[in-house]
Amino acid sequence: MTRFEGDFSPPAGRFAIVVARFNETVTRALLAGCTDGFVRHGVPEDRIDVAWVPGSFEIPIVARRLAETGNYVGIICLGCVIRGETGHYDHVAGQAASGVMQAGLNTGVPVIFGVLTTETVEQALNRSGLKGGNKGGEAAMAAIEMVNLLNQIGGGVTFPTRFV
Ligand code: INI
Repeated sequence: MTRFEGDFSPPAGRFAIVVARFNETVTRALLAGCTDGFVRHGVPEDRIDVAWVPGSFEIPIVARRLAETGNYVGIICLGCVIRGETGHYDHVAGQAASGVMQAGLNTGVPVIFGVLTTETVEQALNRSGLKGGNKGGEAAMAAIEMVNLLNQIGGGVTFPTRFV
């Protein structure tokens, strides 16, 4: 039996983080946690690019475009959608999730969903560096694991990555 499982060793190649400016206090904390997670696992900051978008709804198109460049082995999407603060929570959160999934499936590049979807501001703060840890750091770990897993399985991505 062959067992495929990605580890947390630093893979070759560049990563891109797409981060939404909406609820910026939270998303900046997610970005800091994500970057810290990469650096502490051996991926230096000079191999990480960051693209800012207005809100979580805009994340998928930028994630897809970045994946299509072929410059990245993994893309991390960071945002924060708070139900109490928006009437169109379900649309923004749902479309962000489905768009991020599509960006990964359409390109073959792992695209990680690090968008917080919470009921309250307090929950969002807790998950971006307070009691609930930092989901940005978890997203970095998921990205590293997925890159290593897909490298083990082999095969190609739709847009071949260049290890620069
Ligand atoms: N975008 C978010 O990332 N989080 C939110 O909670 C949010 N709210 O509250 O509406 C939000 N809206 C903006 C949206 O993502 C788009 O930027 C906007 O609709 C323009 O397309």
